[in-house]
Amino acid sequence: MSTRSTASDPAIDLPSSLHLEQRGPIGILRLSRPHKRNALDDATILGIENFFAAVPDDIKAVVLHGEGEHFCAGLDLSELSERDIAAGIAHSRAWHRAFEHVEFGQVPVVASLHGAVVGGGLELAAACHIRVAERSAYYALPEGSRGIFLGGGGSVRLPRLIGTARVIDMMLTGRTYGADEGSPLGFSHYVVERGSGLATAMELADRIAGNAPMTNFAAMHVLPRNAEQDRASGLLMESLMSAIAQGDPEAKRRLRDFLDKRAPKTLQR
Ligand code: 1HE
Repeated sequence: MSTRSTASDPAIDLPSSLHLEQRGPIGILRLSRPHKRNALDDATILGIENFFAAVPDDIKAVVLHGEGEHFCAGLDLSELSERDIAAGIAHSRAWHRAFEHVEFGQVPVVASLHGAVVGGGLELAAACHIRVAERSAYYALPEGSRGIFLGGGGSVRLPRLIGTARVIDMMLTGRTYGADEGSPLGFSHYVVERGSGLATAMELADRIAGNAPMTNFAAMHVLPRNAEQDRASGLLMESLMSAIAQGDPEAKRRLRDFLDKRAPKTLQR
C-alpha cells in the first residue's frame, strides 16, 4: 500500500488540530490536539465539516482516530463560558452539520477508539459507521456533572445505539462503561488489544474500500433511514435500492466473477 500525504493539499483546508494522511484508498484523519486530550474546539468542528463534506475522490473509506492517550475529551470546555443562548444554539447546530457530514457523507468512516471517549467525543464516535475499541477505551457523558447537555447529536444517535435508559443513567449518575462491557451494549463493534486499534481499523477500512461504491452508499444511507421509517416505506426503499445496486455495472462484474469462480467464497474469518 502506498503512503501519500494529502494534508498539504490546498483544496483540503484543515486546522492544525486535524491531520490527514492517505494510504492508498484510505484517508486517516487524526484528532491532533493531544495536549488538550483532543478536545473539540470550533476550528476542529469546522475542519471535520469541511473534510467530510468534500472527501477527495480517491479516498474510499476514512479511519478516524486520536493522537495521544485518549480518543477525545469532548467539547473544549474553555470555549463554553462566554457563550449566550443564541450562540449556544448556533454552536450545537455547527456540531450537527459536521457530524451529519460524517454519518451521511460520501464514504464509510471507521473510528479507532482508545482512552477517553467522552461527551462530544462519544457523540463523534456515534456518528461513525464502525467503531473499533482498544481495551483502554471508556465511555462517559460528563455533561451531567458539568451542568450542560448533549449538543452534538448524541441525544438522537446514542439512544439508537445503546438505548435511552442507558443514556439517561450515564447522564444522571456519571456512569462510565469500559471497552469490554460496552461492546455488547452497542458502543463498539470490535474490541482489540491496546495499541492495535488503528491497524484493525485500517484492515476493516481496506475491506470496505474494496466494496462496490454503490453497496457502501446503500449501507450508509439506506439502513439508518429505514430504521427510522415505517415498514412499508422501508420495504419499498429496499426494493428500489436493491434494483439500483444490481443494475450497476460493478455489481454485474462481481456476480460474473463469482459465477466464473474468480471471486472469494464467504468464509468464516
Ligand atoms: C480540556 C478538556 C476539555 C482536557 N476541554 N480542555 N468533557 C469533559 O468533561 C472531559 C474533561 N476532561 C477530562 O475529564 C480529562 O481531561 C480526561 C479524562 C479526558 C483526560 O485526563 P488526563 O489526566 O489525561 O488529562 P488532564 O490533565 O485532565 O488534561 C490535560 C489538559 O487538557 C488540561 O489542560 P492544561 O492546560 O491544564 O494542560 C485540561 O484542562 C485539558 N482538557 N479535557 C478543554 N474537554 C456539543 S456538546 C458536547 C458536550 C461535552 O462534550 S461535555 C464533556 C466535556
